[in-house]
Amino acid sequence: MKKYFASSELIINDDGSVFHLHVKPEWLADKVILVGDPGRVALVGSHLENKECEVESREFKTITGTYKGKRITVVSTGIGCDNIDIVMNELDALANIDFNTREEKPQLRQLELVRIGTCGGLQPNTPVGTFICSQKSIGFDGLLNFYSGRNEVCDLPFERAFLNHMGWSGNMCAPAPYVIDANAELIERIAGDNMVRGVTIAASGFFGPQGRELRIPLADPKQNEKIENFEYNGYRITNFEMESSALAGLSRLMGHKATTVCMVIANRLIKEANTGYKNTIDTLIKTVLDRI
Ligand code: R1P
Ligand code: URA
Repeated sequence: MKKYFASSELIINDDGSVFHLHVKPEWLADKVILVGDPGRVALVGSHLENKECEVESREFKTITGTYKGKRITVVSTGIGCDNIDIVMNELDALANIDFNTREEKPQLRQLELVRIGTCGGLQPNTPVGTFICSQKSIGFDGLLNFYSGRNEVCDLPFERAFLNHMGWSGNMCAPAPYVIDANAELIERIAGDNMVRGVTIAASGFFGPQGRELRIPLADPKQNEKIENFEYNGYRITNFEMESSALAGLSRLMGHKATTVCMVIANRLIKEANTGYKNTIDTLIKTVLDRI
């Protein structure tokens, strides 16, 4: 029996585009670059030729074109794993559901997804300007817990080791952090020999969940110190951002390949930041375009 998706579950706009992204199935390339900032779509788009579409709705801006003959779609996700849930489900629907019959297609179409973002570095080897490719992500967001198969794709011993190390219980564990690997082949190709391979915490906020204290004190004032000291099987936690866990997790469950690369714009250990990164992130964009 083919799976059928009712109009309330998969919402399709009158023009045949998917609900939030406003993208039509024929516009989606197999290679997809995701960026948080809608302004970064134009930056990636400035390297693309033969543009087929340029659409925008809320924080989701999409361009499809070619780079050195490769067909690539670039989409902005806005901030947070809740938006990744929307973007990943709608991209997967565009690829793997027939919009005319509303049925799942018989053959999986696998997408290759690379998120290009900014992050906060947590180690001495991740100063401002470092490119970090996420090998693993620790999701503080809880998104994956709503999907069946979460335990089969997550690194459960790593999750336990992290929780033990943090000494978190009760509210600090709700939702329990999940640990998920990015696609190994994609990491090798995208990270090459000039990126740090890291463990990334995808935080559920920019301030408290990343240990930033402004006027409200933190529940665990030693949070970042413990995160920086954590070590498991040779892995250290390298950076904070806000989307990589949901991207890696949903990609694993859906059968796609994904990883995240981020440029460090603030090092929390050294307490330095660079707000002029918008000019330098283009180097990272060109590297990913060449390697995707
Ligand atoms: C926070 O400032 C935002 O920056 C990072 C975080 O993941 C979060 O989305 O990534 P982007 O630069 O891709 O948005
Ligand atoms: N993005 C984040 O999520 N955190 C930082 O510190 C910098 C960028």
